[in-house]
Amino acid sequence: MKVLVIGGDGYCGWATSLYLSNKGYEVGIIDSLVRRHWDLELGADTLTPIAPIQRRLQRWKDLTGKSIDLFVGDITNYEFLIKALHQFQPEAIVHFGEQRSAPFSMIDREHAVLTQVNNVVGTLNLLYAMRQDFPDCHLVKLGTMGEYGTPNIDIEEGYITIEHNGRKDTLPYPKQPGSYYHLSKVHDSHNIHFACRVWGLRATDLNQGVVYGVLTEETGMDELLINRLDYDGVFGTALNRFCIQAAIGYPLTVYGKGGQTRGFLDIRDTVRCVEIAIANPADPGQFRVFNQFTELFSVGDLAAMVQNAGTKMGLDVSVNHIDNPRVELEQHYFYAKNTSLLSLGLEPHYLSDSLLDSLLNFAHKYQHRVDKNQILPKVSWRR
Ligand code: NAD
Ligand code: USQ
Repeated sequence: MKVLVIGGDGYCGWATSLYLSNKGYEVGIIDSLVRRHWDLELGADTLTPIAPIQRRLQRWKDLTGKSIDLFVGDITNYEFLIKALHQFQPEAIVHFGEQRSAPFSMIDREHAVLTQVNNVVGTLNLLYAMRQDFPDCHLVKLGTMGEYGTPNIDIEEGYITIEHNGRKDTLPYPKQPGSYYHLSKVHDSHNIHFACRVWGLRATDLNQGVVYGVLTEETGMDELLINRLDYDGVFGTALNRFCIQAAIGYPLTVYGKGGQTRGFLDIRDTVRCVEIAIANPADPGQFRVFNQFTELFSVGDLAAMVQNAGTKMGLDVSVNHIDNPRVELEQHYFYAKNTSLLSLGLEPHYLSDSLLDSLLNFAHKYQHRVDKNQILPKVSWRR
């Protein structure tokens, strides 16, 4: 099957592209490489040195004999997008290609507008291109668990059945996202749902939790294939950041009380979930939503786990509760369903001491690349 991965130069997209290529899928990548530009703008860099994508792809071909087509361009440019789609002729499109940092979207008006235009217009272009020339193609779109927020009731997978004044209906689950980035994903979900209802397109929205880890079977094959691993206060995410902080002896940055609970998953499960979605496509007209995480943790619990694992390795790890730069509940109910992917065959890699050890060792190996000035959060939700 021909699968086009949009955002294939990024953290999830790179690992997924190699995984699918290794599994025998014919893979193409679209990426504008804008994420590398944003890193430069922020003066931040990934912990791991990532080679230019052309060199990475050449290395993949040398090692495995498998080619991955590359289209460098921005999907908010419709002419570029439609041309790339015609050249590649995808049967499935996996869409990772968005601005994905909540703090980045909250820097100021310009970054909020950039995030929403980039994400919403990119996805809308894709929907129009599919409607025009690829109506049978299956769209697998990366959404986020953060679309739901932290309601005081159980979170279902995309829809909820409600009884109101004696009548009953199944409706999209209410959304209470916590940043202009998370809001862009809600807008995308609405647009995709509409395109499925009205034009009969088929789509799966993968509401993914926070991803951790760096190595997959493929990215671990050679240092030139290494994946990015962000640790800075803008693009770095909770568990990855805590492991890197522990490795360099920096107190773990728990925001506020630390009771913030989220869904988490190993990057090896991200790539497998995408494959499961592709292999079991949505029906024409169907907008399917899967919650893509394997475990729920509070950030305080994660910090304690990293502290434990680090101490066992002889590291001196302390936990620092710093003023929360975000506006979010710090102690709350959180229970979300995640049975769809499991019932289609996902066998999770649960968070274990050995994974924490390997992440800590990985962070230790590249610790000389850490810029400590990039660790504390500088973006406030209140300003
Ligand atoms: P990333 O920033 O590492 O990768 C995104 C890639 O998309 C980058 O290479 C970037 O250059 C590209 N891109 C952005 N806008 C583009 C455009 N308009 N045209 C073409 N390419 C464009 O992000 P990631 O961590 O790999 O996340 C991928 C997707 O998964 C995002 O949609 C994100 O919202 C979602 N997601 C990520 C996580 C996580 O923990 N990393 C969790 C849940 C959901
Ligand atoms: N947090 C800390 N300390 C840190 C970093 C984060 O306590 O050093 C807290 C945050 O306040 C938040 C939680 O950890 O309560 C998660 O924050 P995060 O930065 O790890 O993740 P988030 O901003 O939610 O965004 C990340 C990805 C995004 C994806 C989302 C999935 O960047 O692309 O959509 O995870 S989810 O959180 O399920 O919405």
